Amino acid sequence: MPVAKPESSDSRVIAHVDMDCFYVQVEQRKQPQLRGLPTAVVQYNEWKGGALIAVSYEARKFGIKRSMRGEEAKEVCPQVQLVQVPVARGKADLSGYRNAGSEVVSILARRGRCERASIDEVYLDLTDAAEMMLADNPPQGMETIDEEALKSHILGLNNEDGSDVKENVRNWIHRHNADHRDKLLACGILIVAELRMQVLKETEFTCSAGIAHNKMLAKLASGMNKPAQQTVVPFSSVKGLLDTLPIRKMKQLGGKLGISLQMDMGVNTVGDLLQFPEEKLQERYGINTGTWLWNIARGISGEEVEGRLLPKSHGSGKTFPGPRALKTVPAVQHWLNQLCEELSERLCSDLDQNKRIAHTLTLHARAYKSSDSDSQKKFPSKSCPLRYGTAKIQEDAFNLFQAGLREYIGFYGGKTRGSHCRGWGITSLSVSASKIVPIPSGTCSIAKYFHGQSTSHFSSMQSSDNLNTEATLSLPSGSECYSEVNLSEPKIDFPKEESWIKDTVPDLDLQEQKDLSSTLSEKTQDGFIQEDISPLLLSGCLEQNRSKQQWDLSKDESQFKSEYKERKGKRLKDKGTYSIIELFKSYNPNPSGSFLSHEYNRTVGGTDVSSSSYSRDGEEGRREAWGYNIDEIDPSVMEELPPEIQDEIKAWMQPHEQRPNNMVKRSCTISHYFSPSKKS
Ligand code: DCP
Repeated sequence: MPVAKPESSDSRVIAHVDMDCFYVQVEQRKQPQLRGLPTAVVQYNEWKGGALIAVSYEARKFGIKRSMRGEEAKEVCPQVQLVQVPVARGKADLSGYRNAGSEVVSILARRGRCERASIDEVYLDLTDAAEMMLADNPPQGMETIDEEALKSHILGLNNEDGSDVKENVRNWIHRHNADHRDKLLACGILIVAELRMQVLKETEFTCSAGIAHNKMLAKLASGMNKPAQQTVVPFSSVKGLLDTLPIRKMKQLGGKLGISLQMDMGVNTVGDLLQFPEEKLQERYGINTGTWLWNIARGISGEEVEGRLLPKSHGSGKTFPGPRALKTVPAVQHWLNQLCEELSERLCSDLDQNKRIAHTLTLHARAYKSSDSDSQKKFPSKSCPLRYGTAKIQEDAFNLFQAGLREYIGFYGGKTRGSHCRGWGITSLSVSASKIVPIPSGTCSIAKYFHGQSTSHFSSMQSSDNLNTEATLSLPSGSECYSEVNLSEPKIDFPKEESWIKDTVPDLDLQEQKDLSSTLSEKTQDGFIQEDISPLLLSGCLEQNRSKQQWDLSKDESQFKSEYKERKGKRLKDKGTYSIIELFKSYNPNPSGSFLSHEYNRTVGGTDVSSSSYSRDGEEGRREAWGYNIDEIDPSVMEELPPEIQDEIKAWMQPHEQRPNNMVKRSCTISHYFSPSKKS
């Protein structure tokens, strides 16, 4: 099945920008006296001087490598400056590096669509900016070309005849007879050089870049000349670049798929792939992977630069190698609490700053069983709907862990004696929050968001049957995942201890990753993972943030009211719209799932809510299992709702309102929607 070559992609201008020895640069900015010195950042654990996770280019000249430990680095270069990664909650605190990465992203995003690919990597689609430059001020006519642009490495440009390299670059940029693609790349050279200079000026960080017609080639090129340089791949040089490129160097081919290509197909360079017809590759590796391999052999990649400046998930993890393996449930709980605290903080700041909420909480672990023939068995990753608030996340993560552990050790296989395990150990733990979506801010938007809720409800997280099992992913330690199913090959080596890693799925080959992605979406559809989340689940965060006044409710209230007037008259009972009362009804603030229908009937003062209201929306199934405790509704929030919804709620609450003890102070705001319990 031949795939049409994406013609248009040939005339895109894509850049991949990668910070140089990033953590070192961040530390050097904090301590400018370290600039220019051989410097390395070491991991939190101090054993043998700690593992090196970032090495300055000055230190690399002495032979210091990331795989070394601090002591070894000192032997190689006694004057090396070792800086320990910041620590919080007994683990590495990467927030300073994340924030520094964000500073860079905000500058790069000024010239085109920008995708944050990792803590220190960004893709840019500069096509529009390049087209504009070509139309307004084409490089051919420019009298002066910036020095930084003249230092570019243009693949295929012959510099071996002793000619002045910068002069060659200048001539290449100035060519009048160049085709449109090369003219666009010439603009890309100028734009990226300017952006890199701007990054340096505003942040004091240097970065390197690759400029090409697609993401794959740009990424390949950015690592070719470091630090603080840029490399360009004209269309005419693609074949030459790929012909000799070792197959395992290609993004996504460093793992099992790359090994299989080498071992089973005798493919050593990307160019070697050209000998195989697409059908043959499809036969061996499946339709998608086969086509993908056929394409990359020709330098074809239609992958778009996603306009995304924020991570797609947040993760917090820690490894416990060797003797540090966790062997008791309380020890696991202690660390889970630390990880959840960090995760919760990051979720709250994401909500504050970006108005985004995460839907799914996932626990990953690695474990061993000492006395079991089945010791290869992976600890199953478990997911559940994410509830905001540190205590809730901690509680849910612990439940997920227990469910995973039960499955891992088998029903009879590994009963714990007291809090001590019999023969298992946890060597790494992480919690992650995914399915992060923006919510429109403000009262109006919140009301809209309520309307848009699906009829999903929340499963009990106590029962392991209701927990979602996902393929075991590797552990991000305080990581952010910037790409949903990240197919990129990790360029990092996995340290023997706590580490930050870039890729969520580092060991899977393309097919496995695709399988994983389809597994995840299937799970999502079957209801184990909830696609929609109730804003009520945000309660914890809003509680935490209330004092900060992050939600400017008063401002948005008037906006909401005027918008509401426009919509007045439209009833909100259209099929598919979901009024707040349905949301209340579907929300179960008790994770144990104890609000069953009979209890629900009781708490709403005997009103047969289930038959009247639920059947109206055809929610019979939901009614049987879930209910909302009417005591949880704060009547004062109704003032901020559309009148028809107010009526709806008042009708529901009438018997309730007659009980003065249940009345809540009128000073409450809409944020009380988010409060599942007045007691909390
Ligand atoms: N990192 C880490 N643990 C690893 C690998 C990397 O914590 N095992 C961190 C430190 C790095 C940052 O991620 O500074 C970015 O990783 P890169 O692989 O991009 O490497 P550097 O930016 O350090 O160096 P280079 O200039 O080679 O890109």
